Amino acid sequence: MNIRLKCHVFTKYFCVIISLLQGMTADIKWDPRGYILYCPCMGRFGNQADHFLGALAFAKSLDRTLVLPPWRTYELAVTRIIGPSLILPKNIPFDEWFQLGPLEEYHRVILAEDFMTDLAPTHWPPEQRQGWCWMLSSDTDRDCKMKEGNPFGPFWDGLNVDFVDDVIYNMGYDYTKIWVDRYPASKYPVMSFKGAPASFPVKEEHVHLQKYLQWSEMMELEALDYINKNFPGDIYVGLHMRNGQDWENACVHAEGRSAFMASPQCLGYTGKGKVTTKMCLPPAEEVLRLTREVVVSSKARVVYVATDRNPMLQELQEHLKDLQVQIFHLDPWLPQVDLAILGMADHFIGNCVSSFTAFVARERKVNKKPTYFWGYS
Ligand code: GFB
Repeated sequence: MNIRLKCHVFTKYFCVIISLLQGMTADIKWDPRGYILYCPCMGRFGNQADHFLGALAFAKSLDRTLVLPPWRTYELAVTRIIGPSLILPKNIPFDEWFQLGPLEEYHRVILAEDFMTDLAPTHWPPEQRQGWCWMLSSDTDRDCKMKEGNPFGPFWDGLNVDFVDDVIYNMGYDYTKIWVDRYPASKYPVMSFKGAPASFPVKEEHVHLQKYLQWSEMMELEALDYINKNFPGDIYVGLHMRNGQDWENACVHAEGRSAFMASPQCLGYTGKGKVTTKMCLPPAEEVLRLTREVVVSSKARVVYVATDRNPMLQELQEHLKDLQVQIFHLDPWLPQVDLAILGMADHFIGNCVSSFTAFVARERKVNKKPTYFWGYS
């Protein structure tokens, strides 16, 4: 049940007060069909979002409520709800970035913070908290080590959860009937997983669930505010250039593989085609070539560049100067603002191997907007 109001930035203080009052009076009831909770402990946002869709499908298949975990961030996050200089803990409540309403159309969900405050003290008391982890039956050290290391420890600490025991399993998340028979909610009311009960990248059959993951009003306004101030109404091409040092290092291993990280998003899930270095870390000529091609064919007036390192602004300016397009790059306070702006673009060129691109590409797919990939399209 979503007990929080969606806060418009202009009414934010009033809204926070109302939310708190609502929280005090909200009547959240325990669901005997059980709950699933997990730590989004693999990778950064794009990886976590891929996993989220699989976890959502898993919760639905087991008919358990999904406890929406806070997002785990690795950068300093400042909030504009409370004030621009406050550094938040690195667990970001799910509904700060996404709406609950659309998710509830698909399946039952509850915010982890509400679950811990309103249900856990009575129905999942500290002495009953088991950690769930996957392990080979040949593994000898049969301890989930639920809180060992970062982000595991800080994530659960952020929710005030310690574990007294483990449940170890070694089957995949497709075996719904076995899960239901072996772990009935009457005996195991809460499954709290060490990692997402889902595969990476997201399975093909779960890509469509992206339509239930809709930006919070705050995030949407943030993106629209930038667009309206800078290029209102103009056709624009969004670019995602993943070219930071970690990416350069990763792309060394890309060439010739049938799948590499998020590559099924462009190569498909059946292994046709191979990943190339050009797709993973496109050279400047490829970036300029494909950008120009899409700008010309779409008659775009604006190019918006999102990147984790080098936006290539001068090169783009030079290469597109005869087309008189304007080039914008925000380098936003939150990477999610880039994602929202890219999602809204008329055309989008992204990196096939990156799950950051994959988030945008899925959103655009469900909204029937075109996406192209460096070194592939
Ligand atoms: O999202 P993500 O899992 O995508 O991680 P990949 C990349 C992170 O880099 C994002 C930042 O969550 C952002 O914090 N980032 C990347 C960007 N591109 C942009 C951008 O255009 N704008 C902004 N503002 N930020 C995987 C990682 O990244 O790469 C793995 O999840 C690993 O942990 C692997 O590091 C090499 O799939 O691209």
